[in-house]
Amino acid sequence: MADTKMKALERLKEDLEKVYLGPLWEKLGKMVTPEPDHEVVPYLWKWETIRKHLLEAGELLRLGRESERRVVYLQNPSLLKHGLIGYSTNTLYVGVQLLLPGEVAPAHRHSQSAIRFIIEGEGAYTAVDGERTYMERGDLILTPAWTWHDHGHEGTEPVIWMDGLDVGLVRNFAGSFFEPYSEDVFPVAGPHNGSTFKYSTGALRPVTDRKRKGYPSPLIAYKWKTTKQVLENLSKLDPDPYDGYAVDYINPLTGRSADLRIGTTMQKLTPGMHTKAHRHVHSAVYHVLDGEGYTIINGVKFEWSKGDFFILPPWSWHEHVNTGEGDAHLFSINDLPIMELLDLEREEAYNKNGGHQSIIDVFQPTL
Ligand code: GTQ
Repeated sequence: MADTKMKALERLKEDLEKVYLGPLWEKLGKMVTPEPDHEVVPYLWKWETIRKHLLEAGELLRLGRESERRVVYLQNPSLLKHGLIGYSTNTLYVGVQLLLPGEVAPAHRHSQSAIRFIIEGEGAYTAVDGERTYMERGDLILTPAWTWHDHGHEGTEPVIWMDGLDVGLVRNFAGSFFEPYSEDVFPVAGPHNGSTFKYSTGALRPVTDRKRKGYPSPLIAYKWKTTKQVLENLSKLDPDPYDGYAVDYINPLTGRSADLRIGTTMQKLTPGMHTKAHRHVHSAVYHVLDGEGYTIINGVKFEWSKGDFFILPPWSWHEHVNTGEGDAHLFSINDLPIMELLDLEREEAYNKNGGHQSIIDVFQPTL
């Protein structure tokens, strides 16, 4: 190109910048990348570290309208640089919540969807639009978007659970709304644990619900006893090559994901099981219900044991290994329902090396 034209083009670019216009001929590759481009890093938190700090907050912080929830959340280190607070992945938030005997976490509602996965203790409940579901370890409890919810505790020991919300997703869509309820406790409605009596198997629908619409899920709680039994039955068949024996929690009326936007999965890895590596667009956050092993993410070994949490970023190679004597159960949340809805999901198998990555590094957790 002639020199004068080059110079004129340079000047055009400067002129464009001044009026907030952009030259696509230079930026197309940054905008429309050949593969997912993101800054979500994989990370792992040890349970002792989270629990220690959470109990400290239990001694220092009282619940009320000034501090509605006692939660320590998992912050993706690289996203913090961009001020993306509460982003565990680009779409998902995970927190760990502590409720002490006698406490009430006051009622509110928000446009984010939420799920709870119970880790420790019993006697606490989540009330969704007034219907209380009592918590037991390993249960999944839904709080569909914009439903009123409060948590209370009638037991004697601290109760700890995992919160999963679609914070990043809702923020990027500029769809966040929040409203406190006028009183601490939303008026009690329906029998306690009502949804689990009504839909105990998830496969049978009471005739009184024939006209009920599919959303939100009529089933609010998925009991660990049931999930565990389902996985045991599934273990009589061949495992999934990438996830071992694994189930998605579903809405019994739609057959789709239990929560509309947050995918929830429980997987069982039997002793010695080593899954094949693959990658997919959807991101996930894992909680180790029990067992020990490791997950290799993009060549880095993340060693886990009971209670730990770890982040699987989008489009990252990963495979799981159970190194323990017993079964390992991994609970995870993901943004697969959104990826599927928007037709963005893709999956790719790792074909080199018999389907397994080489380990190039071992992640050292900060304690
Ligand atoms: O318990 O309602 O971890 O609203 C974050 C936001 C928990 C809750 C979180 C919330 C809640």
